[in-house]
Amino acid sequence: MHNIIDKYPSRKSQQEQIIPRVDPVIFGKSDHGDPYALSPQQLQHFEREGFIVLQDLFSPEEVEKLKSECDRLVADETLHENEEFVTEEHSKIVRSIFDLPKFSGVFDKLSRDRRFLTVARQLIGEQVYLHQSRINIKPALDGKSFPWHSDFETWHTEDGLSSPKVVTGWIMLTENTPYNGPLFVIPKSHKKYVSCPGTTPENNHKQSLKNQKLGTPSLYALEEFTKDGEEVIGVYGKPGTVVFHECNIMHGSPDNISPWPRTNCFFVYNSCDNAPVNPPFGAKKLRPKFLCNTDTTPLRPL
Ligand code: 6CS
Ligand code: FE
Repeated sequence: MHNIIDKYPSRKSQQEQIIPRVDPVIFGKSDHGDPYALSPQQLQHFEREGFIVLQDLFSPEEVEKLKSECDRLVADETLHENEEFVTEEHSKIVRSIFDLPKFSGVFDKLSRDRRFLTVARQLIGEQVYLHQSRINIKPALDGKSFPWHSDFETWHTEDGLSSPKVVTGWIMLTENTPYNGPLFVIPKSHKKYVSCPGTTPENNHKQSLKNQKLGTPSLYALEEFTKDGEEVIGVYGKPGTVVFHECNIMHGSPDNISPWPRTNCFFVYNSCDNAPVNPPFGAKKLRPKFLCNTDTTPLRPL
């Protein structure tokens, strides 16, 4: 048992509460001196809005290679037995693939690509490791939604990350449009934390990865987040667009009923000094390693 204080209590009562963020948003150095570093204006945007969209970082040829690597993993049904392959709640359609470096050298390399790591280190600090990696797949017509949530709420309660010193960088492997189930975010919502009601049951991830029920905000909370003129924003871009979103930003995505697929690949970079503590803050034990990596060896850029 540790005695690290819980700055972001959640799933500890039957009541929802909106509490302030007590940590900074940016932890790294601003003048990184690397060609892929964010400018001071871009850093300011990320700090204020909680996300940033970066276009044209990857060439069409590079994205094509990543997309075929993803298609290979989905097509290989022998892989689907692995716990890292999560199917939809009511079908055998692959929804998510986790721990990408385990299955693919291509995605392992991508996780250490300077275009991701430089920005992750600027935002989080020099020493980061991969807390989680995943591809979310929403096929045409059949892609299913993700309810509103803050990633950090889950990573704090179930994975024992004490502080929001963790960031997600992701790349669009297909175009993301208003119609094919794109990510929705509420700008600025990362500065408040929704302490959620309920108690985490054992093996909650088996439910939450298909259709998250715990750690989701009420209508009241969403209204609070949007009452001062803030709107829900769709994050759109062509294949190869990279997005960094802050770990506590409120986000979700709708079903894809369009005739176009939507596939995105995510890397979660955590500070090496924010490693999982056990037990975590809102569950009996840590989730399995494919969701909550405990190998905190710092990543080296390629
Ligand atoms: O479980 C996770 O780590 C991530 N997946 C979901 C569905 N919600 C929280 C977090 O984004
Ligand atoms: Fe999320």
